[in-house]
Amino acid sequence: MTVKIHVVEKILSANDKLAASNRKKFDAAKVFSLNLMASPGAGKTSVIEQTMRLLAGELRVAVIDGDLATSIDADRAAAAGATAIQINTGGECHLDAIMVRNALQQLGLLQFDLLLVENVGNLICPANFQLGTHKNVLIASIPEGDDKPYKYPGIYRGIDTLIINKIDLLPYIPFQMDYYRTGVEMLNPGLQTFPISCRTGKGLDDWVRWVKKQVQSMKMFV
Ligand SMILES: Nc1nc2c(ncn2[C@@H]2O[C@H](COP(=O)(O)OP(=O)(O)OP(=O)(O)O)[C@@H](O)[C@H]2O)c(=O)[nH]1
Ligand SMILES: [Mg+2]
Repeated sequence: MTVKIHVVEKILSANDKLAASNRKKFDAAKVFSLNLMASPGAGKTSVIEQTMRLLAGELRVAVIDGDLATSIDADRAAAAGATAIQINTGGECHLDAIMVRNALQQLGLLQFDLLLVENVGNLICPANFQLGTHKNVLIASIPEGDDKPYKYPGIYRGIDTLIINKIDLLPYIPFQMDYYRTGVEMLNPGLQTFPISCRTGKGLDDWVRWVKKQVQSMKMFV
């Protein structure tokens, strides 16, 4: 038992070292980077598409898309105007810092202002593997239910920003926003939150304004 725990710690600390090295690369190239995590189908690729639409060519955007198989999401990101790289994890339920480092070798970071990493759809494994991105973002969605902060506290504790997607579905689903937000507040007080709908466009202006501000700060201060 003891040996088993030791090995897990070693793997995680090796990942942390590579994540720190990825971060140095982002800083050196002045590329602001986001790790987008969510359940399957919460709207990660839709957020990327809508962000691209609203940026309207203002920023040079790269997308690293993690999936078990297929290039469906990378193709969607490319169709939306991003330079997209697909990582097929071959069954792994998360991206790790090595996978991102390998993708960076193909990207040429200096050509970009913003990097969006779409993690594998999962609320558990991605929370344990830092990628080196500047912010960890969780995209929750209304159909998942209002109890998710209580059931998956690990991911809610480790994020910097929360998007609540599919708010257009609030009239049709018994989702108690107060109950949900109380759970989030207990785990991550004062967490910056963007309620949005990729279907209607509501809330997306605030989100994209925030992204642009982060990119500008990166150019000025890092
Ligand atoms: N009603 C509604 N549907 C949405 C919204 N955003 C995304 N969807 C739908 O939700 C489904 C999943 O969206 P995706 O963007 O593919 O979700 P994802 O998180 O990238 O999915 P995976 O990569 O497979 O985990 C699609 O049918 C979208 O059209 C929204 O704001 N409202
Ligand atoms: Mg997707």
